[in-house]
Amino acid sequence: MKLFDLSLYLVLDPDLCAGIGMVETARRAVAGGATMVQLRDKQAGTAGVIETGRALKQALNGSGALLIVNDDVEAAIAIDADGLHIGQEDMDARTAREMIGPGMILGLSVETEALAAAVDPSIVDYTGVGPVFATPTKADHKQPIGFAGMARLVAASPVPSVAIGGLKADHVAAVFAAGAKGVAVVSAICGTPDAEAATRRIAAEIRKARA
Ligand code: TZP
Ligand code: MG
Repeated sequence: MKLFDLSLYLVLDPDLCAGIGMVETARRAVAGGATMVQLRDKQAGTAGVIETGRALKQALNGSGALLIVNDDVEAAIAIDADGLHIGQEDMDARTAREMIGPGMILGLSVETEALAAAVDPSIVDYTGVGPVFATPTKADHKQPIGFAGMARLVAASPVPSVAIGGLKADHVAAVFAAGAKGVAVVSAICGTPDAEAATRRIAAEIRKARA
């Protein structure tokens, strides 16, 4: 399995990134210190995800940042992405692992302690825990869990966790204090006037939190 750094995990959203596009947003975020970039496009279909994913892979090439594809295993394989991220409503983790093979990173969203505890660390490499706060970015998100709930899920997860949901630079200290290995953000970067500067602010908080 590849080594990975969950600390500053950008999740792309095609609508929020519409101004400069997902590829340019990713380029700027990586320049600002993003360590992982997830392509999450619920509208595109496999062909569209593959097209954007290939452009993202080229944009990230040589940066050290990793490319993760949300949900679409066929696209993740076609792109030769670094990883695949699935949710509880998607394909089950074991099937996903069988399809992507041992080399690709596999992330799984968990919204409850029971789901976190049920994660098989021989199959799943990291968990996404949340939503910490309610967020307009994901219309159908589950009940927000807050920092205390997040800490419980992180503790229950047998693999490293990245927290998501309404997180901004100001929340980084609390997220790391609760044991998460990273913050996953959409609107804190996508659609902001200066995506690189927005990412730098988060990266600076991460350095402080880890010091
Ligand atoms: N999963 C749970 S909350 C969320 C996803 C994809 C969206 C987070 O977006 P934002 O803008 O960082 O609150
Ligand atoms: Mg999904």
